[in-house]
Amino acid sequence: MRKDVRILLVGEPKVGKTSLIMSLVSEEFPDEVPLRAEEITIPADVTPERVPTHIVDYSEAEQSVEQLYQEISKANVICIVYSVNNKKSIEKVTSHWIPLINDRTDKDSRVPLILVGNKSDLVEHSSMETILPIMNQYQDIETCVECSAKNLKNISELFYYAQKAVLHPTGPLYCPEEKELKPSCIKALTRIFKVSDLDNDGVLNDNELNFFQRTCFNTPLAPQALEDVKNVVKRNMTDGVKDNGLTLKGFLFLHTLFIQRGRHETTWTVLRRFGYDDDLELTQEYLFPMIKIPPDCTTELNHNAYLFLQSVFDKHDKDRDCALSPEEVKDLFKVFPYMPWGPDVNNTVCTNDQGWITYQGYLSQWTLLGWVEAVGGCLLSEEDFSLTQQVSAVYNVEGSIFMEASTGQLIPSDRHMAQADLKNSTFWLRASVGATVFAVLGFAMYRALLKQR
Ligand SMILES: Nc1nc2c(ncn2[C@@H]2O[C@H](COP(=O)(O)OP(=O)(O)OP(=O)(O)O)[C@@H](O)[C@H]2O)c(=O)[nH]1
Ligand SMILES: [Mg+2]
Repeated sequence: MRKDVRILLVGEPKVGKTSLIMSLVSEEFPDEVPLRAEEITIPADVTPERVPTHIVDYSEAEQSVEQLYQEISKANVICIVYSVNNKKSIEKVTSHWIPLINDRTDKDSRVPLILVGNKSDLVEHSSMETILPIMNQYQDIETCVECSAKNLKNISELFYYAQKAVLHPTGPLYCPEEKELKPSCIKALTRIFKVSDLDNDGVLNDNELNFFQRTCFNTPLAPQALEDVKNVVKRNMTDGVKDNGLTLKGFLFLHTLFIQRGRHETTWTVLRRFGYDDDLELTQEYLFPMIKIPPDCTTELNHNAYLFLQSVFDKHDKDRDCALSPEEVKDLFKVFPYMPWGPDVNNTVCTNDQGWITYQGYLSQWTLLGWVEAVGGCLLSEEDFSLTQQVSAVYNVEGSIFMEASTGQLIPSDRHMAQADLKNSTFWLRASVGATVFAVLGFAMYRALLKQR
């Protein structure tokens, strides 16, 4: 996830860009504003995602076109502001601003755009009828919002959406034209489903769902919430729930629904928890966690590692013959980014009459790897939640070998959004955009909003 967010406001003169920034900062509408606000930085601890956020104003009267281009290339998200009572400023969104921004940014790394209709206090009607076709036409538009710097309406939301567009982008997850998840997102979520399906029966039962929920959001789901989730899936598809558990299809459907309802952060939280970066690739730190091995020391699997490996074997030895058929081995490594064991493994370890790797052979292969490869990535990439015991180095201290297990450090302790995420998941599908906003009440700016109500 990004370490900071840079929001740029552009738009026709006098639509209220500077006033929006000033209203956000001072929590009241300024009667007089300079042409251009100084760049402001909101410190990490008062933003919902704990990421420092820079807000940058633009004024045609004060800045050259070159300066504008420079700011566009530095921005992580651009708010194109128009005034809801000024048709020309709306027309300019498509005739001027979007083409100008697109010309200055790489096609593959377009910055997300947010359409901001300011001065909603001046009109009775909404500009959405005009705006929605524009949103459908341009995929880079992440969202739109109508607001009023004067009434302080939707000001904090606007900046929250902008921040969210950077930190939890739609692009890698979802194709708005097809209205479905993108293939790389399906691939990642399928892997997550498989890792979470502890008994490997193709369905997430209540236990597994709770385990998943705890792993991702630090808290289990209430029994009623579990039922609610399953009911929503059942209502929408025939094969999303089977044997009272969630199928892969149902799991993918839920994530599609989150995204369609603007709750990308839920899906991103899950993906990041399982090691994915912003391009939906597994990160190096996840695949190859650092294990510090002091000089002159060797490594060895500890008891917890063996317990974990045993559970993985059990999970995949479906026919219970105490050996893994080639199909079962393939299934076991499906959650890996590559197949770490070639066919030669079966020539070096114990196999059964059919030449399949036995439980003993399987463990001895891991034991060997523990010695020669310091275990590392391969094993940990499986890193189920059942692997709350990580394999760690064995220190050879004063001639005695002992093993050290680290437990349960997989869940980041400082999860600022945990409560919000809990809300997400408890009320998952009933959530409205308004609820998204209230889920981040930690955001100091929201006080202004609350006062208003
Ligand atoms: N009624 C109403 N007036 C607003 C609102 N926001 C801004 N204004 C007024 O619109 C005028 C222009 O506001 P600015 O904030 O200077 O607009 P700007 O987009 O920064 O303009 P430039 O810096 O010239 O590009 C000022 O008179 C503001 O008081 C609003 O929400 N409602
Ligand atoms: Mg201005």
